[in-house]
Formats: sequence, C-alpha cells, structure tokens
Amino acid sequence: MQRKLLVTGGAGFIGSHVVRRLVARYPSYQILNLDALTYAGNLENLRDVEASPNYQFVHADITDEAAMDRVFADHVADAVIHLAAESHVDRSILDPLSFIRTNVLGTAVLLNAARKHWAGRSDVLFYHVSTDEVYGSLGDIGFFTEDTPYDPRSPYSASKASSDHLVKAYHHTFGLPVVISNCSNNYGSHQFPEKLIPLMIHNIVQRKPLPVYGEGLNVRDWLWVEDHAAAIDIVFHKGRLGETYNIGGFNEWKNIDLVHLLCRIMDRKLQREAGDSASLITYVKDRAGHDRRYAIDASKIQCELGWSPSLQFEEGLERTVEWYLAHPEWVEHITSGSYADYYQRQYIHR
Ligand code: NAD
Ligand code: TDX
Repeated sequence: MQRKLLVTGGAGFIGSHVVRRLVARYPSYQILNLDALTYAGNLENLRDVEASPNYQFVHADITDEAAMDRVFADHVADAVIHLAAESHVDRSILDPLSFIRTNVLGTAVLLNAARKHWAGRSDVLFYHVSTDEVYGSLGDIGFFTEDTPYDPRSPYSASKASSDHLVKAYHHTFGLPVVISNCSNNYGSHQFPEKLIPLMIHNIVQRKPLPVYGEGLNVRDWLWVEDHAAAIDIVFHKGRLGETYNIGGFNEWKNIDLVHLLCRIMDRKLQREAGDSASLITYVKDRAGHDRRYAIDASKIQCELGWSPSLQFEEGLERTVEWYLAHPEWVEHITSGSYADYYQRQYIHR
C-alpha cells in the first residue's frame, strides 16, 4: 500500500529512530520529515537515510499556520506521526512559554491543518506521540494505566497533557481519526546530552561532576528508543482509532542506582579504575516540583497489539555508551553553540 506520511520532529532523538525505521521497512511509503531544527534537531541523525527515494525533509515550524497549510496542500499527506516538541523538563522550568508555544499551539495548528485538508476522509490518521508524565507522580507502588486521570505537574507535562486533550477534542468534536501513545523515559543513541543518561556519559568522559538531583531517589521506567520506535510502528498500523496506548519498559530504576550502573560500565569501557567515575557523583539542588516516580503498565499494547520490549536494560546501556564513545564528533557538534549557553545557565539555579 502507498502512503504519504508526515513525521514531525524527525530530526530529534526519538523522531530520527522512527524515521529510520519507517524508511527502511516501508519502501512504498513517502516519508516527509518536518522539523524546525531547534537546538535538539540535527540532520546528522539521519545521514544514513537522506538519500533514500522514499524520504524527504522539509524545514518548517509547526506553529507557522501558513507553512503547515502549504505542507498539507503540497504533499497531500494521509497520515501524521507528531513528535515535534520541546521535550526537556528542566528547560520548561526556565522557559515555560516556549513549551506552550510549540507543544500546545503547534499541535493545535497541525490539528487544524489536518482537519481542513482531510475534511470528509476516513482513510487518514493523526498519531500523537506523548509522555507518561501527563499522569503525574506515583508513590512507592502502583502503575499508570490508560485510565489514570491526568495530573501534570511541570510546565512540560502540562503542555503535553494540553496537546493530548486537544487531539482527543478534535476526535470527539470533528471526528478526526486519531490515536495517542504515552511512553516512559527513552534512552539510546542520538539523545541530546541534557537528559540524564547522555549527560552523565558526556560528563564522565570529560571528568566533570555528575549532577544527581536531590537524593537521587526518584524513579523512572527506562525504555530502549528502538523499542519505542517499534511500538510507534505497531500503534500507527494497528492501533484502534480514538484509543490511548501506554508504552513502557517494565524497567524501573532509582536515579542513583542507574548512575552507579552507568559509572561501572564507563570505568570498564574507558579502562579506568573501578570507582573512578562514581567519584564524580555530586548531589545538587533538587529539580523544582520533581516528580517522584513514573511506572507504566504496558499490558494493553502487549495484549492488544503484541508489542513488548526486546532489549534488557544493561545490554541497552552498554550499546548506548558504545555509540557515544564511537561518535565524539556528534557530541562535539551538538554541544557547541546554543547548548553551551544552556549548560551555563542550567548550573545557575543549583
Ligand atoms: P527531542 O527534543 O530530541 O526532539 C524534538 C524535535 O522536535 C527536534 O528535532 C526539534 O527540532 C523539533 N521541534 C521542536 N520544536 C519544533 C517546532 N516548533 N516545529 C517543528 N519542529 C520542532 O525530543 P524527543 O526526546 O525525541 O521526543 C520526541 C517526542 O516524544 C516529544 O513529543 C516528547 O514529548 C515525546 N516523548 C519523549 C520521551 C523521552 O524520553 N525523550 C518519552 C516519551 C515521550
Ligand atoms: O542532570 C540531571 N540529574 C538528575 O538527577 C538530569 C538531567 C536529570 N536528573 C534526574 C531527573 C529525573 O528524575 O534524572 C531523571 C531523568 O531526567 P531527564 O533525563 O531529564 O528525564 P525526565 O525529566 O524524567 O523526562 C524524560 O522522560 C519523559 C524526557 O525528557 C521527557 O521528554 C519524556 O516525556
């Protein structure tokens, strides 16, 4: 079957894995990657697919109404996988409005364009890729299910919750065919080194302090990014319209335990003495409003669509470390310029 598929945010971390997978697996699809190339978007992430005949890139901002109208008119896309977003919680604390602009307004602009250009069509799909953070924070027990009430607590998660609500509202009010997935923390190659795992790898290589927020006891559920891309592929093709699917790794870690595991792997890979990397661990002021624990119950996508994670966490972390150590030029390019400014600012609030 032929499809014209618009992927937003395809130059970012998860988006680039999604684009790479779809380009390789579906040669009869036309895949259009739309990205504004913010500090987090990097076309180097897609060098290996850019010459593929079923791949195209368009440089555009999802908040730009006229540009989105043109993209839908010119490319006659029949499906959207929407990943473009501001994605880092710490940045949302420093600058909430940029999150409202891209994540809320940008999603509304895309929904409007889809609604206008898809009027009367049922063979179309708007797929919104979202986060488990919309559900709020858990205590020591329990899991987020698709029925957990929304309770976002950071500007980032509030903006993602708003965009989820808009997607559902366009489904209920206008009959737009939609599907949503809410995923836990991803890790893997090509992740911008402001998020926990690549930041720690970067700092260990450079023998810089490893900033652990608060007491390091917050818990996250980690998923290999390629397993998330596989889940997105399945939800896109088999998900029921109007439904939400939770995606998670069944893999909870306290931050401090994860950082110690990473330190042990790094000591081995860098042939440093055992304990060398862990000596860099520095407890710093906690993140404002820091959610205590996230944990996903992914049984719906498992039972209904047959997806489950493929990779053990230790194996995935090893592969991630190997990728970063083998690609110092990627880290060098992406951490120059605007990132350097941010890195400075980030340390001011601690
Ligand atoms: P990322 O920050 O690495 O990439 C975001 C991409 O969106 C970048 O390529 C950026 O250039 C692009 N973008 C930003 N603003 C834009 C705009 N106004 N117009 C067009 N493009 C724009 O993010 P990520 O970690 O790959 O996350 C992708 C999506 O998945 C986001 O919607 C995020 O909320 C969601 N998500 C992320 C995680 C995670 O652990 N990283 C987990 C669950 C859900
Ligand atoms: O330097 C750090 N020190 C630290 O202790 C950083 C960057 C983070 N942390 C802690 C905060 C969190 O408890 O590590 C945990 C993970 O932090 P992040 O990597 O910033 O991820 P998180 O805030 O959990 O959000 C991520 O998962 C859900 C993504 O950034 C979101 O886009 C996604 O929706």
